[in-house]
Amino acid sequence: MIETAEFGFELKQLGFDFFSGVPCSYLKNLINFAINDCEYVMATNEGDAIAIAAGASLGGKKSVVLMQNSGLTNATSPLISLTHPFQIPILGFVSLRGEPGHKDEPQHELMGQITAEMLTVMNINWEYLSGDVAEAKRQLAHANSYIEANQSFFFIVKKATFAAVELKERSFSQKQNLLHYQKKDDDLLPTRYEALSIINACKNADTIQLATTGKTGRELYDLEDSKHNLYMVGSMGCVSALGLGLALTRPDKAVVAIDGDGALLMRMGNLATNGTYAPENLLHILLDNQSHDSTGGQQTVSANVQFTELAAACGYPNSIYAHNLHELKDAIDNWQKNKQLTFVYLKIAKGSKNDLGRPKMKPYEVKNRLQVFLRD
Ligand SMILES: Cc1ncc(C[n+]2csc(CCOP(=O)(O)OP(=O)(O)O)c2C)c(N)n1
Repeated sequence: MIETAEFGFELKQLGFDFFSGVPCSYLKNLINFAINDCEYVMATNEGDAIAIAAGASLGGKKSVVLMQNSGLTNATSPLISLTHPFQIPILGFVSLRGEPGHKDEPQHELMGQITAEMLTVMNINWEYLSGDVAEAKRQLAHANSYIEANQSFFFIVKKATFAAVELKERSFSQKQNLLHYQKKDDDLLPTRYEALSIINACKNADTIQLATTGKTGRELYDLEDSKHNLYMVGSMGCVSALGLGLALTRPDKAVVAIDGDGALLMRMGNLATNGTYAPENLLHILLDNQSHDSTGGQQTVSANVQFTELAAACGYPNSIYAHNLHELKDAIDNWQKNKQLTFVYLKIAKGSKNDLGRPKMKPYEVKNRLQVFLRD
């Protein structure tokens, strides 16, 4: 069995000090160590944990995710379409519930058989973590060489690998919504392109703009391809999680995460995580066209959802309903002057610019450009 603190300090020695995940009893001692002794963001979903860790990695951290193998199924989208194409390295620890030949619950049986295969299929380098601490440290050094080459590496962790660590009592401070502008007028329904023009024109030297999957990123690219931008082409729903990880890691930067209604609804748990960690340098803008515009305009279920109420109820200090471009600009200006985690909602028209192109740079080239900008 591994002495958890010894292994944990080895992780820290190698520079891994940002953690996110969803707990598993097999990993509880390493998770307890991370919560007690490192920066740990409690995600609501393992996929969101990947995106949060990816954001931290963009910001210069070496980040780690911890999850049960059943959570690997939740994490596939960002592992396949975020960390892989952007070459964002993540160190992962995934438990092995349902290990073949060992008695476990029926819901883990199949997952136990396919955990290693799933990692292999996703092009993720992996090893079973040894229960011997000297060997485990050697494995960690090996994993680190992949991380430093911008490739993810996962350890599969069997039962009773880590020795007990007591969880120090901790509670999240109760976050409060302080400012909530609700709908009180007609919506003027500007186009997404017009809304993005306003957002883009508001950026300053410290702004990072993260654009959600689909036409939002394509339109932002069309407007102005700049070192401030990252077009999150895949991992639908993860843009505010990516923004959270980056904002927490780089408090000197102003992070704007531009979301779509389909995407936000897909991973709505992020609202709760964002509201709880509440970095003041994160601005979360939702452009709601009540549709999956990028895939042909099919309706989303957003017409029934009060998004500013949701954000306020999740603890965003500021939650603002903008009825038009003027109010959108005011909300961004106010956030820039007086930073608080802010959610801005704007209802927009369906449809997009004709002949819309796609980013010509590869995702990892966009990331590299952003990281140079973040380092300067
Ligand atoms: C996990 C996943 N499911 C589905 C898709 C296909 N897809 C790409 S963009 C998109 C619509 C996104 O809708 P929304 O966030 O409202 O943005 P809009 O297209 O309206 O700008 C969908 C369904 C995807 N890329 N990833």
